[in-house]
Amino acid sequence: MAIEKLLIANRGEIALRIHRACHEMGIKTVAVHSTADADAMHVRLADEAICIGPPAAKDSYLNVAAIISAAEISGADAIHPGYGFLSENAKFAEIVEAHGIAFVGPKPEHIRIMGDKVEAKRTAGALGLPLVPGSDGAIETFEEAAPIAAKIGYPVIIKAASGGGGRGMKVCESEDQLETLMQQAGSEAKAAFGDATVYLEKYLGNPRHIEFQIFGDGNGNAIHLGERDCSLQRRHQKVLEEAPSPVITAAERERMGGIVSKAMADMGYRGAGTIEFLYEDGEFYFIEMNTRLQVEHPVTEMITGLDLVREQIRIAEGRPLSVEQKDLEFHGHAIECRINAEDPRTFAPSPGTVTRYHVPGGMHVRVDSGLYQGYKVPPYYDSMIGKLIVYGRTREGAIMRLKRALQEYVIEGMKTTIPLHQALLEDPDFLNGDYTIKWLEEWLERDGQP
Ligand code: MV4
Repeated sequence: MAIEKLLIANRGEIALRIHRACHEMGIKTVAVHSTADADAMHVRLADEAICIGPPAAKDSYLNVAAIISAAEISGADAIHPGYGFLSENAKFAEIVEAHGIAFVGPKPEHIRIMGDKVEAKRTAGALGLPLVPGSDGAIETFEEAAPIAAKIGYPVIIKAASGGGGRGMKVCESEDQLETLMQQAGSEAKAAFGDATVYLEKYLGNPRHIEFQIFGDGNGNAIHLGERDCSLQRRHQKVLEEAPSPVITAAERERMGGIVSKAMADMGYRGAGTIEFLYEDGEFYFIEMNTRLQVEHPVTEMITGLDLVREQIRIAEGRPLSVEQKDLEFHGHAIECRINAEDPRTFAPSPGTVTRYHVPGGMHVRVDSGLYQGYKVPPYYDSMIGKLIVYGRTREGAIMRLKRALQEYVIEGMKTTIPLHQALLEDPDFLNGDYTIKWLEEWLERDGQP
């Protein structure tokens, strides 16, 4: 089925990114937007635009009825959900398909499985992915938990089945804290997600966050596009990502890539997916799978030369993957800086109007952003206003180019995290690739004050 018109159920830089892939493929686009986004770049560029509600996301970008109506009215034959919002909502994917509209994403059942972290782990284990030692499934009571925790050894981490993104986690150092922390984790999970289910894992003290990009065609074929290192995070928000990871060898990539692509092929997975691992002492441990395109996908595009959104759309059309694993090569090094409208010291949001604007350019420099001079950043949404992605033949080359590009970047009218990235790029640990998931927060407290 050839897609002729695609509705973009998202906003900001990712809406623009999807629009661009569509236009390169000869596909017409429909933007849907809140009243706060009427002047957004992707709305201006789209072939059609439909206002779907007031600023609050629950009334617009999360409003399923309004989005389906917009698709019906405009005659869109596909919907791309981007990331966030409805992208990992299995019910939404199901409704889209029930309307005879192609969902540019995984099969609803796979979104549902991976949304439940206990189910995700069980599935990953059955597919042969290495797991963090822990309870095999949900834990109800202290009596049930205590012997399991004793067996895996303290410290253990209590996680919410419906959590993810780090919400509802508790590290437990010994058995005397276990009952209290389980209750806390359970009631926090209940309050946040309406589900008190928790499970236990061995707590890894100082891992890296390494994730593999995969694609499946939904018919038992799958490929991997290598890994990204996303260890540089603050409060579970990624700040800078790179591909490949500075610590993963070609042999390890090939071995783990083989395992993840076999797993996804066996599952019959369709579309883009990311398999997240913690990596410590040379071992990978599956933690979660994301069933969407991710913010940091451009670093993978740069080292593979593949357009991931184009690939997603081809798969939604029922076409095969455009490359086989044997034709895929990894070249060079790519780094992405997330640019947020935030105070680079306090991280307080800093929305405002862009009064002066200059984007960096030149060889191997990419800026994904909907900003333009005069644009007013609305205060209602995520503070990420753009991404700067650079490529180099080596990591050192990429870092030099990134420093140059950050120097050229001018955004006036609001505070941004550009100075934070500039300070980060001077740090010896970063330059050596010597960092774990704990490093950035410690650095920010220590000497990371831009
Ligand atoms: C862990 C962990 C240590 N041990 N699991 C946080 C988000 C969620 N995706 C999983 N997370 C973690 N799970 C075990 N068994 C530490 C984290 C974690 C983390 C993981 C990835 C990136 C940043 C992080 C920051 C704090 C904690």
